[in-house]
Amino acid sequence: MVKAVAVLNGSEGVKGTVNFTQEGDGPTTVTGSLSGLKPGLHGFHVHALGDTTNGCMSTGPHFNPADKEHGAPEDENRHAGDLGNVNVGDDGTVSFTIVDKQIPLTGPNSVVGRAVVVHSDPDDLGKGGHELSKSTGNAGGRLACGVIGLQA
Ligand SMILES: [Cu+2]
Ligand SMILES: [Zn+2]
Repeated sequence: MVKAVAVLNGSEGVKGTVNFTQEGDGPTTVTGSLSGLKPGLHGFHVHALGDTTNGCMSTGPHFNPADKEHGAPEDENRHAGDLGNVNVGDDGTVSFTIVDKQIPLTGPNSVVGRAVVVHSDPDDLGKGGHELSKSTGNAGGRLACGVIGLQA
């Protein structure tokens, strides 16, 4: 079992912790809790870079090793980093579990050392018809992010 964690922080009080586990070559299980968000859907992605020198802006685009378009987690044509949305409750918090096959913790497409980002707006999953739908899901600003690091 390989384990990793990202501690998310943002400028407007948004924060949280996201844990990753993977058994062998199986899917990765992502378990997280976030707080300080407005209620509703917020885009949630793995971005390509673990660089937070300029806050979440320097984490680059969505992790996309297969050079595909932005999409929903269940789509064939999606970025590996496309984890969809988290649905925040009226108290501004959300706890979630995502199981996904495209974000391994080992090998050439490992997400370790990259960043998870939570956005201000819903991810339209590539289907919104906006000029940004096929690249970012038009998910708006980057509210908080954290670099994915290995755990013992
Ligand atoms: Cu993102
Ligand atoms: Zn994407």
